[in-house]
Amino acid sequence: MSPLDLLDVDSSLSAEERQIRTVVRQLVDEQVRPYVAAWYEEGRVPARELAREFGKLGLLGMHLTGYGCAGSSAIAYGLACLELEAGDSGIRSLVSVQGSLAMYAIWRYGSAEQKQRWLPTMATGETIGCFALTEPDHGSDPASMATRARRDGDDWVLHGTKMWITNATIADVAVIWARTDEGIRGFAVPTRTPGVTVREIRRKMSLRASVTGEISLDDVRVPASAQLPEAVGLKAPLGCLTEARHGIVWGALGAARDCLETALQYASSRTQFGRPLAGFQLTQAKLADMAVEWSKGYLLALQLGRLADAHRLRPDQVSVGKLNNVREALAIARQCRTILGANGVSGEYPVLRHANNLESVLTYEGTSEIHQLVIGQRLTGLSAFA
Ligand code: TGC
Ligand code: FAD
Repeated sequence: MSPLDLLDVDSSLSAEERQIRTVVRQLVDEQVRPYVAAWYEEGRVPARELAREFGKLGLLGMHLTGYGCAGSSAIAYGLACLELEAGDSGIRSLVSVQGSLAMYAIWRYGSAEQKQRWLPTMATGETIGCFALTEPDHGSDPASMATRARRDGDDWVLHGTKMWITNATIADVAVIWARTDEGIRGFAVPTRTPGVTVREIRRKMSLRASVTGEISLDDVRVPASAQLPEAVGLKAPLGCLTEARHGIVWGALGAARDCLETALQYASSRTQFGRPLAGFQLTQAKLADMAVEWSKGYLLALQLGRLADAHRLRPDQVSVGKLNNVREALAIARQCRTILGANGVSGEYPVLRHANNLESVLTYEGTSEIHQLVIGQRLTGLSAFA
């Protein structure tokens, strides 16, 4: 039992869930942990190679069924996200965007032909997807998006710009959300289509072990068969976000756990004033408060996972988890950094890397403020978005 699991939440996991967790933890220990500090420093990550390794283990679209997907439980998927993000939030992002956003959009809203064309190779990691909702001028408010898709004979012509798109520069297929005369629709667009230009966003101070880009669509012509037939209105992309946000509820706990384990170990071995840091009451107060918050977050994730597995999970419940677990993970990462003193700002330790990453996690998939407003609306019946 992990010393951080104060409430023995692990004992309520099934043997299969624990097994999946062990396998993903091992993968992260072998293929991510030894290299991720360098990837972060260089702002580059071998995402395509990693995707193939993750594909071999069935981690891409693992909670989906058919088309080579594992069909695992929501809790098993959450545990996988937790272990991946214990390595780095950017690594969990790679898997979230591929499985919960790009693959889910095609799996949930696509035609039989689109599913057959894209999903099997996306599950193996041979084909990479991205999910393009955000625009330079429209982030929290995607209903105002400016990207347009107009009919021209049997084709659609897409025009606009998408910004801050994870996996953009390595993607083979982009799920593009655009406004049409009938409302918002989704399109599975091969990125080699003429008129698609992708530019990497450099100089990020967060999520540096993740590929982020801008996608320009200059009158991109795609056949009618590229439109996702079941994606009607804004609720289609928001439905994908509910999937991905659930993964983040768990993932953030992984980043926080890695910080806590590092701080615990450091505080036990580092001596000042003739005793280990861990022996000071002030250090213990920090560790105790953080472990309590972490345990509460784990319980919250497990409850959301149970609701998801019972097909009863509401979007506002996911907002509770995303708001709390990311906010607390960031607070834990910052507090752990203080325990490491000067070493806390060194890339030799993972703590500030996690804290910096969590700044992005706090913002993407709905900012904290957006999730507060979702919960506020649930409580009061009043929308305070505009
Ligand atoms: P609103 O009128 O509330 O809703 C429109 C329709 O959508 C339904 N709906 C949802 N459905 C499923 N899941 C959700 N989470 C849903 N939220 C709302 C709603 O019931 C309604 O359905 P219907 O049948 O009545 O049409 O829409 P609104 O325009 O007022 O916006 C609501 C708001 C602000 C909550 C929404 O726009 C929002 O969530 N904004 C945040 C945008 C966001 O999260 N963007 C994320 C981009 S992707 C990303 O960040 C990937 S990072 C990936 C990584 O690297 O891990
Ligand atoms: P804005 O919407 O401009 O918000 C700025 C501030 O104003 C925030 O604090 C916000 O909470 C606040 N605010 C906005 N509206 C309100 C309101 N009504 N009331 C109170 N406060 C408000 N997007 C994708 O589509 N696909 C991706 O793969 C993707 N990957 C990303 C990867 C990274 C590393 C990052 C950083 C972002 C990514 N995003 C992606 C974009 C992300 O989803 C947006 O950044 C996010 O939705 C917020 O939009 P914004 O940055 O435009 O901020």
